[in-house]
Amino acid sequence: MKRLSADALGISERPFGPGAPVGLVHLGIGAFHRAHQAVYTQLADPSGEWGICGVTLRSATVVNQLRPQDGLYSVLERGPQGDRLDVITQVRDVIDGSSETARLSARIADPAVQVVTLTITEKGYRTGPGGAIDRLIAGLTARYRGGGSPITVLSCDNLNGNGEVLRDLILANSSGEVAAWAAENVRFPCSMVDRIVPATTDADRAEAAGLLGAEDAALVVAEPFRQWVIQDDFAAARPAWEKAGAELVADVAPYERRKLRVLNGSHSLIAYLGALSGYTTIAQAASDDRLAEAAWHLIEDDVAPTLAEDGLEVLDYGRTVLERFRNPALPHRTTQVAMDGSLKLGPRLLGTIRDARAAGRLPESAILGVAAWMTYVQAAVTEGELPLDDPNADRLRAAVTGPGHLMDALLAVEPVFGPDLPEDQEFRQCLSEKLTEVAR
Ligand code: CS2
Repeated sequence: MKRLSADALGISERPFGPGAPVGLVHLGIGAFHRAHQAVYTQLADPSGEWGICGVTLRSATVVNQLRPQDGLYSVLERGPQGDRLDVITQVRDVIDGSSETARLSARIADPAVQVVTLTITEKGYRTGPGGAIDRLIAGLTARYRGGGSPITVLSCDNLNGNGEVLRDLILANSSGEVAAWAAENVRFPCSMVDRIVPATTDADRAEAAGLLGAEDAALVVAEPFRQWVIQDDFAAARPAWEKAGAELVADVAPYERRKLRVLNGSHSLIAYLGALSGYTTIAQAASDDRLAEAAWHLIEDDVAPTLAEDGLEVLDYGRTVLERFRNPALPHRTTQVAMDGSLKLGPRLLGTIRDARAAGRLPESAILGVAAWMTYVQAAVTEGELPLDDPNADRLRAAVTGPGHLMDALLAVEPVFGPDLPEDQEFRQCLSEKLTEVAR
């Protein structure tokens, strides 16, 4: 069967590659971006004015998948009611960020580029040679030197205040003159992104090939649901994403908090308990009554009270989330959601725990989530059947295999639990009981 390409689709007049018109640069063109912001951009931009230049940072795989396909790929949407396939034509250039650094900086410096979006995951938000932040600073520096036209840098990662975190990192690590320019000319809106996008499998690629009549090495799979709430704070023009259903609001924080604590919090809880119970997929785990009940308690008893002042509806939102997890057509692996737990725990569960403790409550289900993570880490280190995929894996392994008690050793990992939680005796007592419960 032929490979997906502009020729294969009969659209060979569409420019692709270094000379193609581009208005957006995206750092981290993994599956999530391709199934989320790229889809919104295509729907918002029928004339193709906002071509995307997609950048890979850690591995060139996606560049090698997309380049032979002229940037074309498809999204296989899998819902309980059936599947649909759409070809996305919005990607007009791809850059391997680790080898084509000059070309990346030139793209970010190009005045035609008005927005840089990012999906670099939790672990991308730190500086270091070759990382996303350093590449972005290099690009912004080139833009400043080349005339300094205003630009928006839009984080699309699952972090509280993602835009503010990014702004602080960029301003603190740029040279003085670039930081001064950026403080005036670069905007860093916050955004809340949502769509479940499991890793693509060979079975997905075979199904898509049947529907498409061509092989698509860059296929992504997603649930039908998608949501994007963006802080309306742009330095220059942007695609009319609202035409594709995005919500532009003054304050994203309540949406972010609800999504992180309800959806991602219960996702992580179900992933750890599910993986420990032997479930391969989130859909299987979320269909187990005991796990579904634990997730519901987390949402209703622990999370909802912490969100009361935000004024957004929580329980119906939570019901819909658990329904989405049960989508049997989506083989989302428990171990995929379980990865990078040391960075995910904070925004997903510990915020709920801290707020509840400050209000004098004991959030047992959120604490169960922490116990499930600890037990998962222990099982991954000592039994070796579950993967420990985490940037702090060495620290975690040392904590599990060291002489101390498991709970104390893991609670002492300060970047995860801070100085406050290990001091909270009631929290510790409850966590210890939950560890016994999970072990059972
Ligand atoms: C998941 C998220 O992998 C994970 O940790 O919780 O990727 C989740 O699927 C998305 O945030 C949904 O929008």
